[in-house]
Amino acid sequence: MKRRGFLGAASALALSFSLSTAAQAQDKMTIALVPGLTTDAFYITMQKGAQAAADALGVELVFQGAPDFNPVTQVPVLDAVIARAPDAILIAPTDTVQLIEPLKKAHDAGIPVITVDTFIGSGVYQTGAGDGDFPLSYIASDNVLGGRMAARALANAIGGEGKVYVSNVKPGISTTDQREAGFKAEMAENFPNVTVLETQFNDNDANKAASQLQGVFARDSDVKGVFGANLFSALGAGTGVGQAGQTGKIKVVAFDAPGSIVDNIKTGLVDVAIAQHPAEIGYYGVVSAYAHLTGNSIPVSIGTGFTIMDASNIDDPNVAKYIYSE
Ligand code: T6T
Repeated sequence: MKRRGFLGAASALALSFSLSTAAQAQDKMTIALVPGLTTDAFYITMQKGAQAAADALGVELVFQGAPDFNPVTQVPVLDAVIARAPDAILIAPTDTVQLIEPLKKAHDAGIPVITVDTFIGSGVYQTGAGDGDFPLSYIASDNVLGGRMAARALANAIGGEGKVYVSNVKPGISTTDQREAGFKAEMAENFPNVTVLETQFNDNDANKAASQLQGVFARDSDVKGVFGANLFSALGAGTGVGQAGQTGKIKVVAFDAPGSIVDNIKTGLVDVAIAQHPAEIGYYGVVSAYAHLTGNSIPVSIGTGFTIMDASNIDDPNVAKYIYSE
C-alpha cells in the first residue's frame, strides 16, 4: 500500500511537473527572424546576436528564411511563418515595395512586425502615412553614411582622382540602394576628380560581379577602384581584380566583413572593409520585440555602428571581433 502510495505520489508529482513545464513551454514567447537569405554570413551573425538575446530573455527564436535574396522565395517563407502565429516577426525584407502586402498580412493578423537590416516603404514607420509604415521599428546600420564612408576610403586609396564604379545587387533593396546613393553623393560633393562609372548589378552573384569587373576593365583599362556594396558584390569584385591581374592596382572597398573578405585584406586584394554589426541588429531586434510584447514602447528606429577594417588594424581583437560568423 505504502509503496504504491509513494509511487502514486511520485508519479503525481512527475505529472504535475511535466504539465507545468509543458505549460511554461506553451507560454514561452516565440519570435521569428526571417533573414534576407539563410546562407549569408551577415544574417548568420545576426541570428547569433538574436539567439543571445532570446536566451537571456527566455524567448524561443525561430530562424526561417529562403536560400537566396529574392522576394519570390522570401514571401512563401514569410507566409509559412505567419501561419505558425509567432508572437512577433523580425524580418529583413528583400524589396522595399514587394514585401509591403505580404507583411501587411502579419500586421492584420495582430503579429507585430519589426524590420531589421532592410526596410519597406520609406523606412520611416509609425507616422500614419504611407502603406508601409506599420512596422514598429527599423533596426539597422546607417547605410547612407556607410556609402559615404566607402567613398572616402576609396577616394583616399586611389589618391583622390580617377575612375571608379559601384558593384551592386539590384535596385529595390533599401540597404544597397542607400549605400550607392551615399557613395555617389560623397564623391560628387567632396571628390570632384573622381569619375563614377555606371553601376554594375550582379543579382547577389559573386561570379557575375567578378566577370563584370573584367568587363569594366576591358572597356576602361584606367579604372582605379570599385566599391562592392555588399558581401557578394565585394567578394566578386575582389576575385575579378585578382583574375585581371590587377591586385593592388584596382583598389577595392568592401561593404561587409566575412572571413573571406578579411583574407582578401591580408593578401592585398581588398583595401578596406566596412563591417556592419549584424549581431547587434539581431540582439536589439529580439530585445525590442520583447519590450513591445511586455507592454513597453520602443524606438521607431535603432541605428547600429560600423567598424572599418584594413591591414593596419585587422589583427586587433577589438576590430577582429566584428568579423562575421560563418
Ligand atoms: O550587406 C548585407 C545586408 O546589409 C544587405 O541588406 C544584403 O546583403 C548583405 O546581407 C550581405 O550579403
